[in-house]
Amino acid sequence: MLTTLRALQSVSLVLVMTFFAASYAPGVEAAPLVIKVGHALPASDPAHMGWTKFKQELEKRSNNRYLVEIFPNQELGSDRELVEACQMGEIQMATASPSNMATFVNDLFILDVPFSFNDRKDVFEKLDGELGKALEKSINSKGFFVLGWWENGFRHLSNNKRPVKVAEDLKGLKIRTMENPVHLTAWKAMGANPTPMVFGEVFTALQQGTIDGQENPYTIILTMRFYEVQKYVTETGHIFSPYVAMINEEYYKNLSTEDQAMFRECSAIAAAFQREAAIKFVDEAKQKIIADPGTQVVTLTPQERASFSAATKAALDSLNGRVNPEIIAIFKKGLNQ
Ligand code: TK8
Repeated sequence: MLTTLRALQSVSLVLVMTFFAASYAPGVEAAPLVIKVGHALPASDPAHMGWTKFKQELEKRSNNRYLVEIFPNQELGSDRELVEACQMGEIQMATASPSNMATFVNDLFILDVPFSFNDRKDVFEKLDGELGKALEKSINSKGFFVLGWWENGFRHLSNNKRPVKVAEDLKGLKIRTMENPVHLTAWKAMGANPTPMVFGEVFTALQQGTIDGQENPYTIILTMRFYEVQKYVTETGHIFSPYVAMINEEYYKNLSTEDQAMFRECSAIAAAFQREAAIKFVDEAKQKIIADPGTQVVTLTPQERASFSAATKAALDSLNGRVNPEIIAIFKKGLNQ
């Protein structure tokens, strides 16, 4: 009996030693560190292309020490829910429109002043410059670390009632806006009847006629198929929407210095790639929408566009008490350039 017991003890000791030896053998891979990324666009959208590029770069440079899992198409929620999840560390990274983040980081309301950028070059000179740095400081103070500004595009109005050429044509139109008080103020000043609504409900609301129109870049009017349920698109270009690419601050702080540098490098590569992809995509999207027999694209003369300018003053006035005066000053300085 005693012999059997001793024999069993020696066998189990050998088994335990074998297990530990196998677990720490140099050739055995440690399980990868999983990074969850969320965004609200379809996988066909340039926002997804940016994250795919980030994934490729980080997995390659870390020799698969990190595994990036991308959740597109509002699988993890709308912008607001993604921002909240990233802030709480439930997911590690996300992109969202600053307009949908401004209730978390009020200084971002500054980007919701209509007709305040000349073109995309002007936008990114400012976002990659003094204004962007000041906004990143505000965002980073709320539990995020900004890894880059990506591109959504200039936003245009679409609707089902009539071709809109001047502000007067907006009278009585129920236009979906993002859930952002400065957008509401601006569209009211332009004469519309704005209705805040989460992004994921817009297509059905347009299809059912509970709203008459919405406003988004050509890219999204295509990838979200809004053009299929909209008769008119007016190329207002009233606001430029970037995307904020961000990581949970705690997660980033706990990375080694080398890994922080690697994340920043991969983010810079992804941002440059995403902006280029977005430029190409938006032109293709515009051509596809123009070619669609069910959609009429309306372009504006400078005089017609000027009729919408009441929105700018109303939106700027509404920033007082919402946005840090220093950021308003940087923004206004840039307006005259
Ligand atoms: C999705 C949204 C979308 C925005 C909106 O990421 O809500 O209309 O334009 O891009 O952020």
